[in-house]
Amino acid sequence: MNQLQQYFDKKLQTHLQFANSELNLQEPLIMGILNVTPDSFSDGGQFIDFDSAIKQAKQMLVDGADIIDIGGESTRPGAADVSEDEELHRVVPLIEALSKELDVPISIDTSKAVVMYEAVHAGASMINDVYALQKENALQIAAQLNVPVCLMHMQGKPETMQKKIEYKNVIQEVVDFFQQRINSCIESGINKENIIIDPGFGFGKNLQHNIDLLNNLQVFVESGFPVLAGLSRKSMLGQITGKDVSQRLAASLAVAQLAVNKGTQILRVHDVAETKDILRVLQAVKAAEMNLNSV
Ligand code: YH5
Repeated sequence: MNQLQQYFDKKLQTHLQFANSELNLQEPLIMGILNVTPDSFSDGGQFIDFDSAIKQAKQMLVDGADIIDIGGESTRPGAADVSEDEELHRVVPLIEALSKELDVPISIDTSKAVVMYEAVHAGASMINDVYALQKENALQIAAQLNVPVCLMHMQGKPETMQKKIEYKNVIQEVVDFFQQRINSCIESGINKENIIIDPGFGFGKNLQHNIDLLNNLQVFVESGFPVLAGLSRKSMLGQITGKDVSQRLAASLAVAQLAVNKGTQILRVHDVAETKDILRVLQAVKAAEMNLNSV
């Protein structure tokens, strides 16, 4: 089943290397979401303003974020495309300011090669691409930039992805997708140590597909590539609880814990402080269990 393992001889990668730092993948990491889209679904456009974006990023650091993910292009279901100029205008000045002020890896959430290039030159040190480097020039630019890159699986495009959803076997199809994308990445000169994979919860998936993926996250973890999961406040949690997006914290924490127990290394979340608390609790219990085993 797990063709992805060929690249790593079943060894998990232990570190993510950034330009000026590294992160240990043996403890779960938190990627805090900083949206700079005025139509952002989860934040209601709250953080489009420059000063409040900086404040929000600082708070996420205090709360325990290991990476800050900055996105200027809305990828929620049904969202409209953002022009290259608009996206650059939203994210580049913010990345410049944040990378000067804060000592934390900044990830750029974009699919556009030009935005990847400008963002990394402005101080970002990771690429998060929901199109998994399938857009024009993205593979070549990512190879040239030589930074960690998250390849996310999506069926369809954000505009229409929830309209026609079809899988014979969602796990197998997502594994096959990563196999193809990883091959293309390696052919283009991307270092395999820079590749992170993400099954893309809610991106062309119905509730059952999302739950199947959650239950099978270990399949991706066992590949040896670090796994990132974005579950925070997503519609699947609304479908299960009947709650509006602003009332999905408890549900988000429940799935974060499930994902970590399956070995997921990076959680992409809105609620950093609360997520950090559950990681502290899981860590404390795991440490006690290991002590017990060694007596
Ligand atoms: C992801 O999973 N998701 S943007 C709708 C919501 C709440 C949240 C209806 N970028 C991912 O966060 N990048 C996004 O409530 C992502 N993985 C990676 N790597 C969508 C989002 C959201 C959408």
